[in-house]
Amino acid sequence: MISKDSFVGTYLSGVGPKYFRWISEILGLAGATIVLLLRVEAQVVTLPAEPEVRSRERVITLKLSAVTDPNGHYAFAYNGKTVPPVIRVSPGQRLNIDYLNALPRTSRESCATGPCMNMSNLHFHGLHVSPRSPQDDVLTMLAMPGDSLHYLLNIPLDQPSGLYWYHPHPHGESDRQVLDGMSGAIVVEGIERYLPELARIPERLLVVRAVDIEHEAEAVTLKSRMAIPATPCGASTEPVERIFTVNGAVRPAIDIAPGERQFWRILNAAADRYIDVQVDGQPFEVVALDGMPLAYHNPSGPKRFLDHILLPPAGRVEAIVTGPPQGSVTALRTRCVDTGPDGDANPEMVLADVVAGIREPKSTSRPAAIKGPAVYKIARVNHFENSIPDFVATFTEDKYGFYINGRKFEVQSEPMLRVKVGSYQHWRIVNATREIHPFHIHQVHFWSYAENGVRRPDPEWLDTANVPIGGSIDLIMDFTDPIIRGMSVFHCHLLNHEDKGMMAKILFH
Ligand SMILES: [Cu+2]
Repeated sequence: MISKDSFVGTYLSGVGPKYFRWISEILGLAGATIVLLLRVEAQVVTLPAEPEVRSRERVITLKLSAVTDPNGHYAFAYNGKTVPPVIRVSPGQRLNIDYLNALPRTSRESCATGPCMNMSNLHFHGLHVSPRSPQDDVLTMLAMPGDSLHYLLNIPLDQPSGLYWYHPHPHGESDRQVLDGMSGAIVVEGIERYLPELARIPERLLVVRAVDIEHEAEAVTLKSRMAIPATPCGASTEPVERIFTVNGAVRPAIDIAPGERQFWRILNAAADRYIDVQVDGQPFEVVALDGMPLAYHNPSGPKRFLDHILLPPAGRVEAIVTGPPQGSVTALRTRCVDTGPDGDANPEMVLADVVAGIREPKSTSRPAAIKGPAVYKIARVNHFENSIPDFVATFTEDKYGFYINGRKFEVQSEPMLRVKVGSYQHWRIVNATREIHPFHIHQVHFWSYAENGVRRPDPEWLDTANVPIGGSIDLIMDFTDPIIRGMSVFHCHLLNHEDKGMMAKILFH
């Protein structure tokens, strides 16, 4: 049995695990898993909270900068610190962000296709806003070092209440910036309108990031700390090059009393790794996926019970978690994700210990009260399911790059397709490679209802979905919202693949 006093975590400011001093010891065995615990000179670290930006005013204003931290890694700077803020907005509010690119003009960092040029911008993942400047435009809004961008987003009144996020999206350079930690959560308030009990239970925001430990001297120690099994995971033969952090901390402790109910909002902000999250022995009462409450399209089904949930890079789950029984040893972990023979190592590891009795009141938050009734969209899309696809996107790759329908994305590319706004479309995404890829499209959610040609028992509305190796997924795209007019993109959300060409333009007209 492991006492709560043994649990330690370490806050990771930016990245830089080389700055930790560990004294490690193996304490014992729990079930089939070797549990490695490390005593660190630092204090026990409970789950840190990232700073919040919120306002009762009609416009929320913040200044954000792209900087290099003292370790030379890219980071978002906000309010004098390199910890990205959580932006909490209400439907109907406006979000005004002054984004300064304060990165150096020359870089020693390497990006997907050569030395980084250090251009940057912001994408607002999952928000149903315009793809045109000054909103969610990743194509013409680009800041070179020294330049600023001014975003002014109108959060629609019918934006589903849930968890979204922002991150840089400069083609060719997005992987490096997100991998270094440039990502932050956006909460669209009002989810308690879909499930009133959420107003009465504490909320925790868990931003999971993957940290590159490939060149870290302490890589072996860090991998041990994450309790990565010695046996390989899946068909990948690659070495393990990433560990996950939660709100910037390596394996923090999350406090939850036996039987206590908490609302956990989990974001996979990793640039290029999947998580398959589970809390040992406790099912998730899932309330929302990819920011969309389950009740948004199905008022009579606001919850779904799942033992574990696969979250591709950029995926989110919001779920009620119940504290495990007194004395149990429990963790929030990611299971092994088999990424395929050409994929990256994505092994099981512990994300956070789940324990009772470590109080950290600052790491829970309260939602803002939203006036007005919940918005629903009862979309009847089932009759599109047996249609011939309106569009097929096939993912391929070779040693020269990554492609959609044989084409590598170029900044000057013509749109791959033009779509009339106001319609639903049946899309099929085909994966003709030997690794999994997450499909994502900007400004739009889709009904993901079939995998490898077989109807799923649990179709769901998502904005990012995994495409199995040598297989396909079938989606009903919701292009009905007139706000999406303009030039947009869809792409693989392994950002390294996006940077190397697995992206295409789509014109909504
Ligand atoms: Cu990919």
